[in-house]
Amino acid sequence: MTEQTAPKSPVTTEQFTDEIKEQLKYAQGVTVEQATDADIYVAASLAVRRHLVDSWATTQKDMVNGNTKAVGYLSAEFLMGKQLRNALLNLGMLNEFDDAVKALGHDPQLVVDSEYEPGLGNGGLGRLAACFIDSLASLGVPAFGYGIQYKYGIFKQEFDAEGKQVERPDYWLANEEPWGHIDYNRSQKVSFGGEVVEENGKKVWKPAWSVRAVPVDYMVPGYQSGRVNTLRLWSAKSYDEFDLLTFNKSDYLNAVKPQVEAENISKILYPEDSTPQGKQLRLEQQYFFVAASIHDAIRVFYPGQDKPDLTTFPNKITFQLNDTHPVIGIPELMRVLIDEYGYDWDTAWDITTKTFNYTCHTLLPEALEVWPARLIGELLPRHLEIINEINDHFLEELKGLTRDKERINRMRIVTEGNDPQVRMAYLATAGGSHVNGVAELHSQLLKDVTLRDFSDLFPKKFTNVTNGVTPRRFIRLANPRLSALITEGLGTDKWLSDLDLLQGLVPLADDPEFVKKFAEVKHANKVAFANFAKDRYGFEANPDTMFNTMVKRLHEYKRQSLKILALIARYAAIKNGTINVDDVLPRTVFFGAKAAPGYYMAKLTIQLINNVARVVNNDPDVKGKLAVHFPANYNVRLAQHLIPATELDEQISQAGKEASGTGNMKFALNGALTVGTLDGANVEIREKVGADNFFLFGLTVDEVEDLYEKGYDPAKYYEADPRLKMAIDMISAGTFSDGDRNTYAPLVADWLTKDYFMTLADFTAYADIQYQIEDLYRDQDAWNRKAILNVANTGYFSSDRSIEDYLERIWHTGPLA
Ligand code: GPV
Repeated sequence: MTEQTAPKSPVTTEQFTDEIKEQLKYAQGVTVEQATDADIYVAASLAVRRHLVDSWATTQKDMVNGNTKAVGYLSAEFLMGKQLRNALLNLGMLNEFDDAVKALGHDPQLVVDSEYEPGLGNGGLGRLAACFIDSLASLGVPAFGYGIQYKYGIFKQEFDAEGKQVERPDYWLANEEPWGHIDYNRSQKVSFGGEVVEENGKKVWKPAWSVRAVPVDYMVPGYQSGRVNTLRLWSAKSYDEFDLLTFNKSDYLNAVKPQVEAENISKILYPEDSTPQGKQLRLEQQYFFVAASIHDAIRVFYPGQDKPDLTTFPNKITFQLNDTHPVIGIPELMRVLIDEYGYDWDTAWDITTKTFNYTCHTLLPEALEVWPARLIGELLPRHLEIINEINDHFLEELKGLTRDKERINRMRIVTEGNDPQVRMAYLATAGGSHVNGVAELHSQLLKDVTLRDFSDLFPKKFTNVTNGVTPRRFIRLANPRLSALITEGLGTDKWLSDLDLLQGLVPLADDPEFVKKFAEVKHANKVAFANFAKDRYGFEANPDTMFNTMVKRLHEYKRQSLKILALIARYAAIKNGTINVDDVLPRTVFFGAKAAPGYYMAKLTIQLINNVARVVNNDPDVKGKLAVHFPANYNVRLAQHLIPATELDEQISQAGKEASGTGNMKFALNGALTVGTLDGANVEIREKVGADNFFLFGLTVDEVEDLYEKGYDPAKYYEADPRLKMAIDMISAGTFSDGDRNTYAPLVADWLTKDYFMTLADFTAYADIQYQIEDLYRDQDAWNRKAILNVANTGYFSSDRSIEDYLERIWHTGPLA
């Protein structure tokens, strides 16, 4: 008997069918006969939304009236993925939806496919935010996600005839979007520019221009919690304030210019991942959403109060700063408290530091945001004054803690010199209660290296919260076959809200019957992916080969180049007979990756991968043995299809560079084995699944450091391993560029002379471990046993557990009663 704890549908199929019909008629004005899949999608979504509104209203009411502190997750990115099926799952309506849609003569899959994925994030950081608000709601913790409703999300990636990445605008709001609710009546005014003057001994900011921040609310339904939180994404609208002076001179176009420019603020998501651009518009975006959110929180928690007692603010809400992007919120709250509500500096600082906490998501120094003080001063003159004052107070405080003048100088929030810079990570560390990294190793390195001076003087501020992923989207929705098998194996579906229960599968790894069923699930997922790929991308993938996947943003530190070099070496070995064709384990390699549009080396790597795929897939010598596919536009939807079909996943960044990774968690939970370095959360995944069930290779953090110190010479490695030499020589010779020797010359030159991320140093270990991988794969029972142990032992990586850690270590709050 299987225990079903999943929520029971609030409606029967018949009722839901009627509700869809009603929406078709009254909201869309089409008849059932006229309705397209897209119409059904909108109608069903609107109908589903109606089942959430009561819980949404009570959650908000309980949040404001109750004594539970809320969480405000401030994030420039929320990479939500499609909404409809997630809402259906959490309401227990998946079956009723399928049946109702069929009753209306439509294919549920096509209806679901009509939803356009909101891509309001770049990669891991944005997806983490989406997983976190799902878990907050599922745990019943009152929370707001606060961000920006970009009109254009992450660009749509295409490849041209030469295999180069082409970016197309992602106009995701081109069709009706039923989930976001625009609330014009709760808008906030956000101002910029101008000057600061003294009036009656008080600083008064006289801004030059303002925009109207209009909230677009998305319901965030919890799984089984009966709670529905809010994701409030701000959209910039202009105030209808004409420049009359200009207008009178009948210069209409110039008169509307400020309005047009105001709306630019929320127009586009910056497509750089981990590489801040330092553009004025970006700072405008950051201030825009953070200022609106802070005012919104005051409005929500002190309704109708002119003179609220904001010393209680930190008991009402705790703001988590998702990386440095929202850190301008610290001087903004100071400004609000001092200038708008009349608090003194010390009181304001006490409130502010109690309210904010900061999560760092990187170790790369170039990824930490630094803003020129000049730019902040032009855009936010009062904030610059406050930042300078924070800096002064902070330096004073440091003098009480250490006599080390150099250290104090290193810790300046605002640097000295004639072009001073504001270090946002330092401002966040000084201006909040806690700083956390996103995996054990990362948090350790944050303390020991990146923020060393701070952790020495403020050791109690620092903590770790290892990332996690939501099992609802990434197991239940993405992998229904495995979900059914897990539920069967455990005799309950409670694991969806208590992922540690997966441990109960450990003994089943030794049950031949269960192993067989697991193998069938994986194979069925591979067949399903092959069909999806054929249909969507037009390529054939053979499900009887090993499915090996590397999906993530294209970045040099993540080392897609290591994968592609090993792949070329393998290709060459088969072709020139170094390996006997019959000994080759057939493998299909999938890549998915977007590169920042201005990131030259990353884009060249994309071009190389595409052209290796072209050459390999068209070479009869390796047919059936090796195939490479690079479906364009990797996104949440593609992840949901590809991850469950993957058997071997690649997490091969240079040790010490990937803060955590979250794809690694999704793959392990879906029964893929990982080949990876001792980096980010790989370390913890390997601890949990056991060293025998993880393919570890490569230099460690310490070895990397030693090698930098000793002087790293990549050419040495090129000479030492003939496989590596062969691969690089083939690229140089034009094998993947129709004979042109120049195409990839910049990549080759970098590898041979710089290779900052030590791809060449790790090549031999990486190429060697492939034999181990393939030997194991030949013993399918042994492989699947290890894959099951990956599923069984990675329940820790649920984002529910991450949120519980935040609650305990940082936020000090909990679920609503
Ligand atoms: I900083 N990350 C990201 O996606 N974008 C960024 O701008 C920055 C970090 C990622 C890290 O690279 C991953 O290691 C990590 O798993 C993820 O953030 C979530 O913490």
